[in-house]
Amino acid sequence: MTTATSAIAETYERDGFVFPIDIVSEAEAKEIRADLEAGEKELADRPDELSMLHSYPDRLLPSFDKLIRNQKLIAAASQILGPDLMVWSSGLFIKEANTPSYVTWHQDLTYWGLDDAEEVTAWFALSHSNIESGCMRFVPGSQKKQLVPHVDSFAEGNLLSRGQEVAVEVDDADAVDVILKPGQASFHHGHLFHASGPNKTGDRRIGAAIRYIKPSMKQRSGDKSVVAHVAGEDRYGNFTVADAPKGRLLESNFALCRTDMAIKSRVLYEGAEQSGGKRYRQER
Ligand SMILES: O=C(O)CCC(=O)C(=O)O
Repeated sequence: MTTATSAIAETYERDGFVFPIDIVSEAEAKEIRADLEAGEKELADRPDELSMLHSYPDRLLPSFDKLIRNQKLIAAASQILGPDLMVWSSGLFIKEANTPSYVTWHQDLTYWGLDDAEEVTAWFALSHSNIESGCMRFVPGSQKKQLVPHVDSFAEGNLLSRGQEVAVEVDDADAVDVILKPGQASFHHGHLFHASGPNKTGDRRIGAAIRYIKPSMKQRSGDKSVVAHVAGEDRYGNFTVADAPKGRLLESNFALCRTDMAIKSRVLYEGAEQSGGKRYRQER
């Protein structure tokens, strides 16, 4: 059963998450995935640009720009954050078929350098996300703990930027499996404890983590990271608002990604004792 829009705010307030929410049909999700995978093929010989495609699908593919502006996603995000919405990032979490990649227990807002918690992630499934394929797991109510200390591992198989993990005990038995079909989404709070296990299936597990924020948020560093303005008004000017891409994989859009990567790599790895993280690393 999917969640009615009217129940979203209440469930989210209590648990720190809500799912499943139907966004597009499975057939439409398949088309978006096909467009992504065509892009991956086109960039197969350009590793830096391929990595940018995985971090910035909405800046490089009109199909993903359309997705982050989808009215069902906007309606659900607006129930949580109100009418004015920007997208701070929409990076992909990809677990290849039969691979050990995982995500440790963490809270999203730990390392993003944002000054507030007016953020919600819509995790949009581009393939089946279930226990076998390594779906996310959420701890209900853990968003009420605020941010707890994290330790970095930079572990090889960890998909997080610093391989970070909460430095407190998490009882696995408290967690809920976030099972989604292609075309459905879950929404989670930036302080929610969440993790995910390996993909033991023969298909890729692909999700786009669309980070909706209120325009009143800002980077504590004063940097104006590059966002998409997808609903309502921006009365603050705290971010650089990018236009929707006018075509697929355009050089002008790669240039915008590079501008944003310079900011995010500085912010996300601030204070880290080690280099070699997974996301927003500068080009080789
Ligand atoms: O895709 C996953 O397994 C983890 C995603 C995640 O940590 C997030 O979207 O915040």
